[in-house]
Amino acid sequence: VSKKTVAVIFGGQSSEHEVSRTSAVMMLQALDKEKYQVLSVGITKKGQWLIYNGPVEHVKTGEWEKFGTPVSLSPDATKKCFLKIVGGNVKEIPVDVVIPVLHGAWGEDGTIQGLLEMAQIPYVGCGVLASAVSMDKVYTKMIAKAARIPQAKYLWLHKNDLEEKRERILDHAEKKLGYPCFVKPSNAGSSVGISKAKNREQLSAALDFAAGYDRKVIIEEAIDAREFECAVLGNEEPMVSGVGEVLSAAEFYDYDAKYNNSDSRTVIPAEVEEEKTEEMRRIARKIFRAVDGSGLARVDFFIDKKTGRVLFNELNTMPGFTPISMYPMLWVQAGMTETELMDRFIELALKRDSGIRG
Ligand code: G1L
Repeated sequence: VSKKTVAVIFGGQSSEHEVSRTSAVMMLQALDKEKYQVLSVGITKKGQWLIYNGPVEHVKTGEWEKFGTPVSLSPDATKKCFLKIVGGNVKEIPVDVVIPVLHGAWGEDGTIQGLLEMAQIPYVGCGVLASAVSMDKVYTKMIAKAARIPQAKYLWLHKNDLEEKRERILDHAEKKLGYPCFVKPSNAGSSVGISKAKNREQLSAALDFAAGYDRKVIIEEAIDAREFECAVLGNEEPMVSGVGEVLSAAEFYDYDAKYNNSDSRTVIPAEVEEEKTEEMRRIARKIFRAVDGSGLARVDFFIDKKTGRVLFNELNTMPGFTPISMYPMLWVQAGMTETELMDRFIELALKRDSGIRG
């Protein structure tokens, strides 16, 4: 059997450019070179696409850019190509599987997945629909609600509702959610535009602020909670990992003092009742299936400190993949190596693809 060509796409114009490089380095190192011919394609901060086949150390440092060859996008389903080397002699590059290690617009929201669908090239991770839904807080909440998954209370509105219905929205939010509450743009990709409101004036200002970043705005009840994460791996019948806890700065300090573990803000397995762990694992599987997830996702939860209730928070279709990231750590804890994890991702991408096109 000949080796499969796997293309890792990393970098990009988003603020997460460096995180993407760190994740790509870990994936490039974990991929089994006996099984795959690995190709990497980097996108510079300015947005130029370059093929890069040098040492992985340069991806870490950012020096890779100096050694890349410019390529242009040209999806071609007849050739399993989506890239063309530009310059004197135009060369097309067929690939068997793509791993899109990109964050934000053109990466996590279904757009690069759409490009790869057009080129008919299998890719690791969620498809167009699951990626787009998971990127949108309002849609994720609607799906969770339809699946009867417990979550924080919320309200949502369109930006233009603020012109005519502002007072009614403020009344409704006060009655349904109270203070404090969080106001966010619906687009989960932007970590900007988020604020906490403690009274009506602040809420009104927070709505305008968030409306500057997206057409839709969400208002959520504020919950004093512990935060947990769970890893999902698979397509229609996914596996669910154990649960890890993410420590807040204050808890981290306590934990550090207690356990003298200064390099990790995560605790795996989470120190929480068995029953709560099982509830989170059940919900993780349920939401993954509800959004039509495939490949992988990290599912995030709150446990309300007052009531002890488990609440679904969000689904991340492109979780961090660095040596200290929760997603790979949860599977390593379960006995898998990073190399086996990459094999599984690729196998799932190919299975999903053949499921679609017979
Ligand atoms: F393609 C995978 F494997 F599904 C995949 C792609 C990207 C997993 C994780 C990521 N992560 C990232 O892209 C990021 C950590 C750089 C940004 Cl969220």
